[in-house]
Amino acid sequence: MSLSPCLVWDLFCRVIDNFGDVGVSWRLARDLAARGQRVRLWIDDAAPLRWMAPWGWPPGITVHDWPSSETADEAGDVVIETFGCELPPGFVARMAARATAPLWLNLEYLSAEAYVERSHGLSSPQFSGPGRGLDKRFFYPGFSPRTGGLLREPGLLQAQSRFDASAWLAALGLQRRPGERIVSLFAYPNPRLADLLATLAEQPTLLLVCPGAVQAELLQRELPAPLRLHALPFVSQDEFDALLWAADLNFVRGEDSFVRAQWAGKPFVWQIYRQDDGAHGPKLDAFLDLYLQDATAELAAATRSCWRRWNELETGHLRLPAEETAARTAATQALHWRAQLAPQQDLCSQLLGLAHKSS
Ligand code: TRH
Repeated sequence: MSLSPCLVWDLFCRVIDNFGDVGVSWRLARDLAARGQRVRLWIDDAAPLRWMAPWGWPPGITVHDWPSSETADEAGDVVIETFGCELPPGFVARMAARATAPLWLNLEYLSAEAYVERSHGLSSPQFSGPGRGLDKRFFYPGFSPRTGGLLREPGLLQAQSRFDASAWLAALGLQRRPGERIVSLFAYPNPRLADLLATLAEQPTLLLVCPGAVQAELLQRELPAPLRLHALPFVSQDEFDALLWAADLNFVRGEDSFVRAQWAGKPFVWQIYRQDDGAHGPKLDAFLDLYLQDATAELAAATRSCWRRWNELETGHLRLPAEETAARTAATQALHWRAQLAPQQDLCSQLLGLAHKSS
């Protein structure tokens, strides 16, 4: 892999809730550092990094407490404000004080909605305040070439092709039983959980459950015999990928695990982050429209109703592609979607391109 000239990147992350803010920021920091960049990650709650990155920071990355950014050295060549987290005014003043203005980007949430292509790359000149004279640009990740793309580390798909699922399961003391399917579950608390269990129990299933309220609830329940449960601890981001690669069907949520499930190329069900104003409904549908654009009418209808039911956007029994032909069609569709995404330039490469153009 050829490395780009080394720039200094200031990456700001404010944790709202859950792990998506840290997850995306950490993944981006690692990807940039692996490509020879120097990254300072400013974060207000680094606690999840203890399990996301149990071996510490790789070379090229330093992690800093958010408030101390007021006393930082000169601002870096590129400053990334994740998810509109509002930079500390003192730091913005340092950005303005640089001889060459830094590239200032606001990394937005991922969506398949039409506004993303329209808004990607728009700039917001600063006419007042400590950043007067600077220009902030909006960077939207997305699923088409007219967006900022998705995080995908070089060699990710090759690494997956070398992955040995049986060995990975054996390290957990597990083995797939004859005829058993493996399902991973990373979910927000969901009133549809009982319905999911009933559906899963229609077939021998090994359910690998991530930590959290859902896991706690499952551990208290008596599960029907064809369903066996394995409760996972929090694991590193690489191990989390391995989990998605080992399973036949992945339940994911939020933003980063949703993207990783797509790179895993396995059928998946997305539980979207719920918004009080209902904005998550159209956001989910926009992704389904894109994901299912080449699918058969039957698969499209089944996937749509399963996802919408899991997200409480419609009522009715949750159905999964259990029968062999349906399961195979869903698996083919997941690979087809990944093959469509893979030729697009990944998010980190796009950022590097922008940074070097402006430096
Ligand atoms: O935790 P999330 O629900 O995060 C959400 C979303 O980002 C949402 O859009 C945002 O608005 C909200 O937070 C504030 O789900 P997400 O995005 O999948 O992030 C989880 C991260 O945790 C991801 O990087 C994968 C990682 N992870 C591990 O590394 N190991 C683990 O064991 C688990 C369970 C997760």
